[in-house]
Order: sequence, then C-alpha cells, then structure tokens
Amino acid sequence: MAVEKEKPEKEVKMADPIKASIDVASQEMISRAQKLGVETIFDRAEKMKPCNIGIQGICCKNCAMGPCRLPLPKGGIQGEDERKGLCGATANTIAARNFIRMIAGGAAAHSDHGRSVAEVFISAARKETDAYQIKDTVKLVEVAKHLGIATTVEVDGEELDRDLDEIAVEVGEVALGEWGKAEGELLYLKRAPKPRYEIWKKQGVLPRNIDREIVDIMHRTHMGVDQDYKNLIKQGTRCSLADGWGGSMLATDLQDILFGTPSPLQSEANLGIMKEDHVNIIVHGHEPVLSELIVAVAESQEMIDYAKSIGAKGIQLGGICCTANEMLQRHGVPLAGTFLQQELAIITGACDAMVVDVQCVMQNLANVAKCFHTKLITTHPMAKMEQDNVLHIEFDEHHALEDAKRIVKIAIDNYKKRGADVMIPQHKAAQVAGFGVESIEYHLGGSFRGSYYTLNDNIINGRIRGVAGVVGCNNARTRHNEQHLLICKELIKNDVLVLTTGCTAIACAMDGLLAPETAAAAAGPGLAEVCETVGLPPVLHLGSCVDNSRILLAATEVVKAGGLGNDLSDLPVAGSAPEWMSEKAISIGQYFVTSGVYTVFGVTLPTSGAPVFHDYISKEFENIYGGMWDVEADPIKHAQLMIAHIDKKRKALGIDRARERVLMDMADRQALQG
Ligand code: SF4
Ligand code: MSK
Repeated sequence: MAVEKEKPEKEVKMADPIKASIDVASQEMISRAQKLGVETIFDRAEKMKPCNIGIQGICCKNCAMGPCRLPLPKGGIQGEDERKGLCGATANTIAARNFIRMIAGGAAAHSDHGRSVAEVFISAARKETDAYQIKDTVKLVEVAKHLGIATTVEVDGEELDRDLDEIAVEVGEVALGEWGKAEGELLYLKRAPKPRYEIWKKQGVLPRNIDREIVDIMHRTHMGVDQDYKNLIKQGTRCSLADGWGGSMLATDLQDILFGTPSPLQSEANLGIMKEDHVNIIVHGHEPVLSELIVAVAESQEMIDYAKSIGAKGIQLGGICCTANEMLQRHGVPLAGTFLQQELAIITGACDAMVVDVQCVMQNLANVAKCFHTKLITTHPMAKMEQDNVLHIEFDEHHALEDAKRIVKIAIDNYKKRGADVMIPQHKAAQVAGFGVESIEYHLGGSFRGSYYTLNDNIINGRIRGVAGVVGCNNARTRHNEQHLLICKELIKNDVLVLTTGCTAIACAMDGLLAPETAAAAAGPGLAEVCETVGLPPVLHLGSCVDNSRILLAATEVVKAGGLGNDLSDLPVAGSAPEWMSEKAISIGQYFVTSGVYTVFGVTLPTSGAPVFHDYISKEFENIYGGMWDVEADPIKHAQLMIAHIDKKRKALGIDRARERVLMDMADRQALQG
C-alpha cells in the first residue's frame, strides 16, 4: 500500500505591519487584526498580486472574443509593433480605450456626486425640505454670475438686488441643466483664463454637457467604434474637463452655498481621535449631504443627553476618506484616517457605527464589522452591500433629519454592546484645515487688498519657488502614506507651497504637516518665512476630491493677479498623485494636464504597455496643452521632477534670477546671525 505523503501545511501570507504602513497607529491595528484573525486589505495585498498585463493597460475585454492580452515582447518593440487583438485592435487603441473608460468612471463618480448635491440644492431653494437652508449668500450671488443668471433687477429705472430665494432656485435649475442640456457648452469653462479656453476651443474639446461626454466614451470604446488613440484621448480630455470644470466644480460651489464656504479651523487626525468612553460614529465616503445632518444631530443636546443616559461621556464623530474632508473643512470634525484605514477604524473595537455613502468604501468592511459590534450602515440608493449584517437606511432629502436622528440613536444604543476588548491607538496630530480660494486670498492678500498679489510677489521674488497640487488616494501596492509624505516633505523643503486634497491631505494631517509650526521645522527658508509671517502651514488642505476644482480656481486667481504669465501652463506649478488607485484620479490627472499642468503619478500608469500612446500623452501633450503626464514611483525623484518643471517655468518667466538673489539674502542673513 502506497504511503500517502503528508502535505506540507500551506503557508498563509500575511502583511508585515511595518512594511505595510508608515503610520504607527495603522501598524498597531494591522497587528491586532492579525492576532484576532481578522483579514484586512494589507493581508490580501500579500496574497494576490496584480496582473502584469492589466497593469500596463493592454488587456481588452470589450467583447466576448477576448479578453485579448497584448504583452510587450521581451526586449521591447523592435521595428513595427505587430501586437493585435482578435479584431485587430492595436496596443495603442486598447490602452487608450481603457484609459478613457477610467476617465468616464471617474468623471461619472465626481459628477453624479455633484448632481445629488444639485438636487438637494433645488429642494432647499424651493423650500421643499426643512433640513437644508442656503448658508452662503455671497457665494450664491457669485456663482449665479458665472452661470449667467441676473442678480439684479430694474424697477422704475433703478437697479435693485434680486430676491435671493429666486436666485437660488434659478442657480439650482441652471446648474442641474449642465448635466444634460441639449445645446451649447459648459458654462464654467469661461472661468478659466482666456488663452486656456481658446486652446480647448481650437482643439475641439469643449464639453457639451457632463452626462453626454461620459456616454460618448462608453459608445466610442464599444467594440468596433473609435480606433485612433489620438481621437480616443481627445474625448478623454473633453470628459475630464466636464468633470474638473463641470461636475466637480459645481459640487464644490453648491456645497459651499448650502453648507458654508470653509475657512481655516483647527482639528486633529488619526485613529487616536476615537474615544473609549464616548459613542464613536465614523462617517465615510464622499457625499456630505446626509453627514451634514449627522453632525448637527450628534452635536444636539438631546443626543448628547441620550448618550450620557446610557453611560457614555458623549459622542465622538470622526471621518474616513472625503466625507471626512467635507465634515472637517466645515465643522472641524476630526479625521480618523485615509482610505486604507477604514477597516482599521472598526478593528479598534470602539466604532459603534460606521455610516457610509458612495465611493472608496471596501466591501470587506462588512466582514470586519461582523467580528466586532460595529453597526455598518449604508445610506445611498446606489450603494448597498450583500452581507446580511449591513443595515440600509436610505437617504432622502425630504426626511433626512429623521434619518440622521435614527442613525445617531442606533450608534448610541450600540455602545452598550461593545466587547471588553477595545484598543484605540494613542496617535493623533493637530492640524489646521479648511482652506479654499477665498481663504488663501484672505491670508496672502488680506481682505483689504483682496487678491493674490502677495502670493504672486513671493513667487516672483523667489521666497516661494512654486506651487504643487498633491492629491489622491492610498494604494495597497505601496507602503501606506509613505509616498505622500516623502513627496510633500521634499517639496516644502525646496520652498514649494503644497495644496492638497483627498487622502493625501489626510496623510499630511496625520503626520503634522498641516500644523503652522511645520513651516519653521520642515519648509525651506523662503517658504518658511512667508508661512510664519502670515501664519499658514506649508501644506494647505483644500478639501475633498471634488475640491480639486479649488486648485484650478486658485491657479486661475494667480494668473489673474498678474506677473506670472497669461495662462495656467505659464505658472511655476506641478501636480502629483503619489499613491493613486481610483478611476477618479485618472480623470483628475487628465483635467490637470489639459488645463496646462505637468502632472506626475506614482505607483504605475496603465499606459506603459503601449509606448506610442504613452509618449503621446507624456510628450506630445506638452505641445498641445502645455501640460503633460509623467510617472515616477520613487518619491524623491518624483518630487524632483516636479521641482525641475517649476524651475523650467521660472526660467521661461525670467524670474529664475530673482530666486538666486533671495537665497543669497537668506544666506547672508544667516551668516550675520551666526
Ligand atoms: Fe479582443 Fe477586439 Fe474584442 Fe477587445 S474588442 S476583446 S481586442 S476582439
Ligand atoms: S477618498 S478617491 S481614496 S483620495 Fe476621495 Fe481617498 Fe482616492 Fe477615495
């Protein structure tokens, strides 16, 4: 009888917490999860590696004859690129199709978020709901003008201010029309500097309406339609502009009018904001319409008293991802963490409810929540989960206040069901957040001067070398937060002011980069001097992913203030998404680039398998749009590429010498002090 060989036990691959995250709080929670046998994304990233062909953008599954996979030949392409799918689609066509489908996905997510806000806005303007009111009437009037809506009316030959309620209804209606109007072009495109608008016009990429550009991509990337990578990416541009200068910008503006335009405030960040003796409610996702009310309800005396009646000391709110950024910038709600910390917040054992809406919500949250007492509550009609431990309380603006009360009460009742084993990492950092176009103007121009002159002066005299927009996600294929922090630190060390949003902003907050004291400790001498004079941190938190539109408008204000060229592409600025993972990041990258900004992505770019297409968007684009894509995984080289571009622009503007003079002034001063 044959003796059966004993099978060696299969090795279970687990993440090394220190290699998985740069953040100590996260390392502690990853270890705890592993001890408790709770699987997280960090362990799954060890077990499953990405497909090497998909990552290069050269796998097509747009019809049932595929998937057609077109790997690069060993040693690269010599001569003609002969790779073809069954239908004959080339690697360039496939990569371009995949790329613009990502743009469509990203633009759809941002813009549908904007549409939801517009719908709530109209209900509020028509007074169909008591839950929301117009908060910022100054911005309402400003936005009305951009939408071509009259803000005054002539009565008996006299020009009078129009009724604000009337303006609000019209703003809501015109804004909503931007998603599906039959004719014309998006109204906000003319907010860009004129030469930029003219470039878009000449290239034939002015978006018609938001929805149409997304549908157009789905049509033209269907099997057997557009087979020219240049024409495909042209539509990618049209669609991304409809996102950045359309859906996202409208989302930001309407949220500001409805919930208040942010202004700088103090708060904290990281899992250590959770409190063992409080009811902890974590809001997560992107759309702030329900979370706005959850904040109001959780802060009400009625709910605080109720929480105390069951033995808690109060209610602690915290946020993950961009719902967090929205709640932070308007209410100071602390950030619990970035995208990769969503499971970890539950693993503390102290999360009494996690309330999620749309985007960046991992399905595994339900499995993690099952191991603890946490109530996981989905709230959006388009975002449910199949697991049976998930509660769905559907948001509707007409009964939103009741929904918010129900959710907060569920969290309070759940506090009593906590297990004894609570472990909240004792790590958090102080931050100042809530910056925007208006507050930068105030800080760097003053309400008296009311412009970006001071910022421009300091760029021209070289104290500030340039400005970088560093944005985007976490990616489990890189060490959590490391790229964000190394890149931002390298930039500020070299006198580059950083504007940030999304998970990059949260990562910076967790590391203390959003504290004004960081300027003296970590910024170069010129940037530190400016920041210390006006009391700003060297990294400015501008909000959520849709708020990248604030970066576009801040850059436009810099152009308007004068002295730094006539278009966005003339400015000494650069963009970056160090740890991107979401389709939204590709849409953002494309509208940054085609708005004239040199933009570097970390990790990888799904174009590397199609070198001709890659060269087109990374080299030829500079001739067309003045901005271009680049990719660099090494964080220091990544930041240095951005700095080199900033220096190139300074040289073109003739202000490179001014910078040298200022550095000598600093050195002289230091020598004198010594
Ligand atoms: Fe293959 Fe062409 Fe079908 Fe794509 S569309 S899967 S390349 S046959
Ligand atoms: S949340 S899109 S992981 S930034 Fe906006 Fe973070 Fe990226 Fe989601």
